Order: sequence, then C-alpha cells, then structure tokens
Amino acid sequence: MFTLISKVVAFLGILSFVKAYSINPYIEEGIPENANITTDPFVKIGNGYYYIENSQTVNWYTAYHSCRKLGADLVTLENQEELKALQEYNLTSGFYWTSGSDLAFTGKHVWFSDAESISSDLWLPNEPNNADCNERCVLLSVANTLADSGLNDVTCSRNTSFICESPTPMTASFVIW
Ligand SMILES: [Ca+2]
Ligand SMILES: [Ca+2]
Repeated sequence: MFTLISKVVAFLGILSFVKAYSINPYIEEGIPENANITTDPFVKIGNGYYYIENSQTVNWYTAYHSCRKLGADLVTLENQEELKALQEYNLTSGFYWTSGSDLAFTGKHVWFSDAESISSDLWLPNEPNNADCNERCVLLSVANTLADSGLNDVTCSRNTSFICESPTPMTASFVIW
C-alpha cells in the first residue's frame, strides 16, 4: 500500500512539474457517503465500522483471533452513544463479546484494544460482579431497549456471538486543476 501511495504521489509531483497543474491533497477520516466503495465485511453503524458475527458462538479468545484475522479488534465501546448506535441497529437481541476484560489486573476492567478504562455508565445494574470469582471477560448484552442493554463480566470460556470493530478508514484524495 505504501509503495502504491508513493508512486501516486511521485506521479502527481511529475504532473504538477510538467503541466503546471495545481494539485491539492486532501485526507479525511471515514469514507465519503457518495463514494462507491464497499466496506464488506464491515457495516457502518453510527461513526464506526463493525463486523457482527451471529452465525457461530465461540469463547472470548477465539472471538479475538477471528477479529484479528479481519484486521480488526473485538468491539470497544467508547461511550453511551456507541452503545445506543449498536442497540438501535438491527442486531438480534442477545450477547456479544467485546474487547473488555480484567485479565491484566483483577477488578480493573479495560478495553484490550486500547487499554482505556471501561466507562462506569456502560455496565448493567450490579455489574461487574465477578460471580464465583470467575468472570474476567466483558459481554455486551443487547436488549430491546437501551435501558436494558449494557455490559456484564462473564467467564471467558463461554461460547457466544461477537462484534469486531475496524479501525476508522482514512480517505486520501487529490484535487487537480
Ligand atoms: Ca468503538
Ligand atoms: Ca457478571
């Protein structure tokens, strides 16, 4: 990819030198709405890009491996807005692995993908409770209402669906005139 971009930049440099074109590079986050570019297998929900796995249920580790194979991570919920966007999307009500865990430090729940603490307002009532001292991985429970949706710590060996989150794509374009 880097080589390709280097070639394009070099070509545009030559073009501007030879023809005296004015070339303005433009880089932005995300993909423009009118761009005819597929994001498959990721779907855009709110401001993020997600892969939702409903057809198989696996433990937390296998779910993470599956996301990494797609160049993504298990989903990280930044705030209530992201939870709301996912809850309102046409998800089958149910349970999905997130990247959250307290595997590094018991009782300190962080998003594995960026090591940020999990916001306290995302948990379901009375969670995380580390039931039977065996709940280290964080599950997203999606219900029909936002109020009943949220996070729960459960055992990492539980088999369940999962959601991967892609890094935000960047769009690079050039205006030539
Ligand atoms: Ca996120
Ligand atoms: Ca729990």
